[in-house]
Amino acid sequence: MADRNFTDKVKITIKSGDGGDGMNSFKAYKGKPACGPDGGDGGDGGSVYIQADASVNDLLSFRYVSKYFAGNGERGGTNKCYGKSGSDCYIKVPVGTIVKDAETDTVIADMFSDGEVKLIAEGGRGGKGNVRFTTARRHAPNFAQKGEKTQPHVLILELKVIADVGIIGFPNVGKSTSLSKISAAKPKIADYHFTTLSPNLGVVRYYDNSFVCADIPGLIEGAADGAGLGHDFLRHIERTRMLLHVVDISGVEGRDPIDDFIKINEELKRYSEKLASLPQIVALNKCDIVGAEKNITAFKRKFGKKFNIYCISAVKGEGLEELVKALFEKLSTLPPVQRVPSDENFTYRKSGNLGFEIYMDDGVYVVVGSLVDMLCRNVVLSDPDSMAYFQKIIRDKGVISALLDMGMKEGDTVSIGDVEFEYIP
Ligand SMILES: Nc1nc2c(ncn2[C@@H]2O[C@H](COP(=O)(O)OP(=O)(O)OP(=O)(O)O)[C@@H](O)[C@H]2O)c(=O)[nH]1
Ligand SMILES: [Mg+2]
Repeated sequence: MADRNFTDKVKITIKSGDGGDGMNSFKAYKGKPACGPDGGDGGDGGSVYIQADASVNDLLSFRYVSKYFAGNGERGGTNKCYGKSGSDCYIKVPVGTIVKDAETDTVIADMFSDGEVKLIAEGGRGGKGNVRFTTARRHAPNFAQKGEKTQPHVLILELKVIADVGIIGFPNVGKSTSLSKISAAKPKIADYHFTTLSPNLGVVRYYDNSFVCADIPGLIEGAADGAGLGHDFLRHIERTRMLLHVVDISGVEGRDPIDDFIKINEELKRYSEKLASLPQIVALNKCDIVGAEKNITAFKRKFGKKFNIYCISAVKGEGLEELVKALFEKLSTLPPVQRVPSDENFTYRKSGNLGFEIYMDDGVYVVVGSLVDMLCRNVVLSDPDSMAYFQKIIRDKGVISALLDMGMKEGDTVSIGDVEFEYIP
């Protein structure tokens, strides 16, 4: 709904920071221009995190700011100075926000508990400065590695409040009044329909225990097809453990309470089987109004066998203790709220971990990157088996074909870490 202030679904764009480029420089003294490489590494780009924060109520702020970019790493300096790392970006969302990748619609995370942090996109690695490419053979590498570039991604944030009990019913039946009496929540209460425009959460204390109730806007006939406001909020109570169905038993608004009850249950069923199958406790409200008595009898006669029914007057605070006790006892028989399944290890990783780049340096093809770092750690130059492994890896990982694409010919020199060889096809 475009004009309401509560926002529970938004699209945002995120991007982790690019890595800063490594520096290519040489130490210079007076009269001695190039004494040795001294270019420092570029800084790493900042990462993007999402954090669940109980003080954030909805996704409204994302309607105004929809781009969240972490800082880029700075370029490395001379004198072996590291470039500064880019700052991380923390995106604070309400507890219960489901994060999806907009392109694939996959669930990346369910921000389930307050303070929970999820790494969404890692910053690009800073490039190495030329000093880092000094090897036994190459004393003066005249190139530096570029920083790793990152891509933007579009996310969908969708709020599904986490509560134990969802309070449902027609508009104006006293749902918010009930919540205000059983918890410390202070929802707006007024004598007209659709007073509540967004979910209100309240913590209900029961001796040393507590549970959370969510009061949502009133439902009307056709809600499952989008009539009224309630439809937008049905998905919020989809992940509650049970429902408190409030019925105006006085009939002051001219509707039949039995009819109300049947209609709401039909809407639930039409919306989703899951909602319809949640356990329900029924609160017949406004019992203080004259004329309620005969409706109570009729209601109990019709539904008393199938449902647990409690008579209350929310305004007067009558019958609420028994109601809270019944809710608590029912909850203690039900499984906890479930997280929406997601890929726990998901982050937008940049190109595979073992990448490489090729630089021309003084007529030599120099291969650098994390693939090379790995090979340097694992290959023993004097061992023939180890060298065979080395050759297989550089072929399999496409290093040779990349070199050929760059124009490498027979007899050209290639430098990979500590290994320098002449290319023979
Ligand atoms: N007489 C009487 N009036 C009540 C009782 N409970 C609530 N009311 C009144 O009913 C009106 C509606 O109450 P709300 O709590 O705002 O109702 P709601 O179901 O949250 O309404 P929406 O948010 O519009 O769907 C208010 O004027 C309340 O004072 C009750 O037990 N007895
Ligand atoms: Mg209300």
